[in-house]
Amino acid sequence: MEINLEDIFQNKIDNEVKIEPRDWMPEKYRKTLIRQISQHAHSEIVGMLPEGNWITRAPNLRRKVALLAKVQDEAGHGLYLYSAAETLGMTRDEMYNELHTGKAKYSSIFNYPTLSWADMGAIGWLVDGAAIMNQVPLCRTSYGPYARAMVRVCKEESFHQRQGYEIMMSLCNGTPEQKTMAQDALNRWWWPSIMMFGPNDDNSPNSAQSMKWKIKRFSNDELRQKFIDVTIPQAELLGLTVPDKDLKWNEARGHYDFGIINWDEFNNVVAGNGPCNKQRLKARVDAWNNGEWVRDAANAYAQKRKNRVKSGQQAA
Ligand code: FAQ
Repeated sequence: MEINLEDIFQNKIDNEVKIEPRDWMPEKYRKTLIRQISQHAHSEIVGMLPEGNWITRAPNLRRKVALLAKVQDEAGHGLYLYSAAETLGMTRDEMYNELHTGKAKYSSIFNYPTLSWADMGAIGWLVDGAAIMNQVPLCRTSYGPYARAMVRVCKEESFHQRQGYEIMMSLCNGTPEQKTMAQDALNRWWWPSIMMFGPNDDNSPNSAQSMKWKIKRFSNDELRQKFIDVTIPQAELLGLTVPDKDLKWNEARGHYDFGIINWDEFNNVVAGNGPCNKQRLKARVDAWNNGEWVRDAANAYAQKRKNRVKSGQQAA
């Protein structure tokens, strides 16, 4: 009897058996995962930049320590994710090269500027909130190393979301000027956060196959709707107004209806023409170039130690 590797593979997926690095997998599954995981990793690393901008300007020591820890967590997430993608056969240098040459994407959200301290609240609340909504199901994604990396990432994202919401609560319970800052941040971050979930399902070329392979467990629109449904009551509690005049609870659907997303803006940002794309990419390329001497020194040191061990073994 002929054994069909593709059937065995799909059977494992259907039975919730994780796919591991040494298992046979279709080339397209490998490619899809490398694309998604590396882009996710790039998003974490580029995602450090908008908030890193405010570390030196945090209003007090407690806020500074929490923000510093959050940005450091994002570096950690990037590193777990690069490691997970490496298990699929692409080197980290190749992934960095794709980011630096603009070949690989990263999340559209990180191409917007952080104009006030309230943006640290809005990012934690909305951007991490959206990230959690998307990433909790990824803890059950079919590829083992990705699923396991996401477990820790999600725990940390949950802390990030709370620190953001707590900043928003403080601002909303503060002076009228502080509340205005919080509203302004919500006005600017709401729609880009909604766009983070990606194109509508009927315009999402990767979704059908990724759902069949259980890389994705929910569609872009399903996750977007869930995010909106949980976030509106949080905005109400803060006493803030979500900038969408079409937002309305729909009793029959049991969900909020919301306005039309500006897909031209999304496509423009993804194509590299958002407010901060060039600045973000330049920061990453400069960091890579300026860090060359550190990489060289670390490699030279590792080589020296290796030679010493080798000559010690020969002498023994
Ligand atoms: N931005 O067919 P689909 C975070 C692209 S981490 C840019 O629907 P797919 C933590 C997509 O790549 C945030 N491009 O694609 C944090 C594809 O192009 P390609 C990142 C986007 O993969 C918080 C094309 O559009 N999270 O926030 C975007 O099935 C705070 C067609 O789309 C992840 O990466 C977008 N928003 O679904 C850090 C989660 N959306 O690649 C710092 C993992 C879509 O074919 C501070 N990724 N595109 O050329 C995913 O779940 C999926 O990849 C989706 C997209 C849902 C993002």
